Amino acid sequence: NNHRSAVIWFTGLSGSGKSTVSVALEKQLHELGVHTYRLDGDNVRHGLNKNLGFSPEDRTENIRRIGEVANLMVDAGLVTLTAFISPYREDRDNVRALLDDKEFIEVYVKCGLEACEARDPKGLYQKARAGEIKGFTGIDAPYETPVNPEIIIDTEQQTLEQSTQIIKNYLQEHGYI
Ligand code: GGZ
Repeated sequence: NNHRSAVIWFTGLSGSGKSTVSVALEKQLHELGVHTYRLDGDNVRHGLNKNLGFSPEDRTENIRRIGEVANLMVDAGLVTLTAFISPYREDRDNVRALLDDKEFIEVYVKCGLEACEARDPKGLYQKARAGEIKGFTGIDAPYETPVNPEIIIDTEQQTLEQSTQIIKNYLQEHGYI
């Protein structure tokens, strides 16, 4: 069970599949004996970051803190999975710089706005279209597509199984598992 620690940083639109893929991947890593920790909105935005909203400044601070926590977890030897929209390239690059390139695996969870909007699992896109939520990513707030992510998964084209396999292949090829 000796493995290199790393941050697997999922980024993508709301509804793209970040949480779903990270949960499935974590389960498979557990089965391989890898020690992991997963950070997502449920355990971060309700706790550590509960004083933050969705303004550009708050999103930047959200991502900065998550990067710092992920850094600590990597120090503790964990393969850390994060699932946040992280819409700004600069914020993601700052985390990359903090962590050192080698340990930062950016996974772009690619899924078109149309498909995310059609999924709309929480009805948030509908609310955003109706003007009930302002500054919703993809509607009236930006999402900056990764330029050079380590991994791209396409949740419109791939099954969950295929997406997690692509990430596991990468981890294997780079000696993480
Ligand atoms: C985007 C929002 C917003 C706005 C609430 N814009 O589908 P979800 O519900 O579960 O995922 C979204 C989540 C995004 O939080 P993050 O911490 O990942 O965002 S960021 O990285 O940009 O800081 C969505 C919900 O919170 N949500 N309002 N205005 N998503």
